[in-house]
Amino acid sequence: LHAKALQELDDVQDTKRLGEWRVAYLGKKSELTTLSKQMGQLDAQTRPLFGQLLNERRQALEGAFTSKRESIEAAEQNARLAAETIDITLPGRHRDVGAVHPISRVIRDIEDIFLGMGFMIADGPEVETDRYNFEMLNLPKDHPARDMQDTFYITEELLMRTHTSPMQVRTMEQMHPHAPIKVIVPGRVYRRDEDDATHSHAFTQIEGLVVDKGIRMSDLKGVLEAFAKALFGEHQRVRLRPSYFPFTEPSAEVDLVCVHCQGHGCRVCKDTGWIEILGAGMVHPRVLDMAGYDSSIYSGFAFGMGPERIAMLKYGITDIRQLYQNDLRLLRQFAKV
Ligand code: FA5
Repeated sequence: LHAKALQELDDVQDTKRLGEWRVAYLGKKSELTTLSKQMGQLDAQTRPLFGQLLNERRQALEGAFTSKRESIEAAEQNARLAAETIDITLPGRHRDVGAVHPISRVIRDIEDIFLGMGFMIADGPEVETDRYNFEMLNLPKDHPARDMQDTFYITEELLMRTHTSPMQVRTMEQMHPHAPIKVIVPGRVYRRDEDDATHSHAFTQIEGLVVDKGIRMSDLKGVLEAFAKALFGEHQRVRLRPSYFPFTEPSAEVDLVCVHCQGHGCRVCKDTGWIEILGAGMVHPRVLDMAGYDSSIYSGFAFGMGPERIAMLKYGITDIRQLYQNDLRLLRQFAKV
């Protein structure tokens, strides 16, 4: 029996079978225990000898059991450690790093420039009322100039704003009667324009507004010149061309020297050497008065520019739609800029 027990113990490889072995050879129903219980039937002479023998056997089995348990536990621990080892020669896991979208980048750059000139940054609603988008900007209900901006209407009174200019009015109402006002407002605007290389039905504008006593057209030109130089370099010049907006008088369209040909004429600027980047003008007296700033005391200028057009100029993007397609090949180019 003893030899058989040791033989079987030799074959045991894991903790579970080791437990079973213990029950079979050392447990309450094991032969060894049964024999110990029957010792009472032996005569007084053989009993101590037999008892001693049984004890020796039990101790031997228990000793064998203990050393087997230790060796199994050590083996199992080794196996666990082996499974947990880190192979430091494996290549690292690749993590994609995003890039700031060119439109966001241009907006940030422009915000920085105007913050440096003491402007605040404000934010306004994309769903606007007809009143703020048009009427308070000197565009009453049947004004023909409403056709300049084809509008997505939600109801008769609610619409998707067609420009950021309603924020001129909201800002003046909010700031009243404080002066000066110096604010820029970046945001999304919407128009029923056909999408093409330079037009999108949803695009971004940055509105600018300055209101104070004694603001003149030369202040507008000075601010825009400082802005253009900060954005494109000291050599940059701006050109104001007469234009028309119902909410400014006089009004101007503002061009920059074409950054691709430096004014010599190329495909991008249609050989004119200049590229239009914004509309601007002196805030119409009626707009000032409606918003609570007495036009006999205050004057101001405003402008509205398209960051998409500026991003295209700055980064040589030839089709505005590329800015909205989320093509990673385009976006990745801005990861390290
Ligand atoms: C306006 O929206 C006026 N609110 C600008 C303004 C503000 C004038 C304050 C006077 C005072 P305009 O429709 O020209 O004007 O748009 C201004 C700029 O937005 C354009 O110069 C152009 O850069 C950009 N833009 C206009 N339409 C689109 C379009 N469909 N897709 C992309 N950019 C556009």
